[in-house]
Amino acid sequence: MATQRLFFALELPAPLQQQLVQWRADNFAAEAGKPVEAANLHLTLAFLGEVGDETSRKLQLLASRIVQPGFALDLDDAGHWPRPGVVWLGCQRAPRGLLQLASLLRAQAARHGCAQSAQPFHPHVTLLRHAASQVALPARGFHWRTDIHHFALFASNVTRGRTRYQALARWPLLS
Ligand code: 2AM
Repeated sequence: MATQRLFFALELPAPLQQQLVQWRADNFAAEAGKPVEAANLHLTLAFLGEVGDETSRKLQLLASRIVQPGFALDLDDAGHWPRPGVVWLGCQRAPRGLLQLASLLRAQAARHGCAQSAQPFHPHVTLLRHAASQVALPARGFHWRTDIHHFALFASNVTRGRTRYQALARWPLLS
């Protein structure tokens, strides 16, 4: 059976992706880690793993029935997880709408056999991978705000060593 590596996520607008890439270049040493490409900067809501067509269809149907207001996302926090080697941007206070949406998608995924991490959900945008064991983080005080009007299902494809995320479907949040 053909499977795809899928995840639900929030997209970031292209101008914000560019601003984050510039800020990252200005604030992190080249040896800090491997930068995630601008177009790949996103915030994962629920990771599904390798999923077959039938499960994908069911989860998309459930996603299409979600009725929830949009929310403002404030990116004003950063951190380093040495174990997975990730440097991330996140929120000092995650919006309730974001937590509700992620919680629902994660519960639906789990009910359809997509095992969810036992770790508490920590919304984040991965900036660097393969991060060094010690990374100097920029001082707090940075802040980007973006209004979230939809969420999406992505497929992760690796071709010739390069990861690309392809949006398979998008669903609106209420305005
Ligand atoms: P990360 O950025 O923290 O690595 C596509 O790989 C997306 O799914 C990434 O945002 C990644 O999170 C997330 N992801 C990959 N494997 C995961 C896992 N086992 N549990 C939760 N999220 C995962």
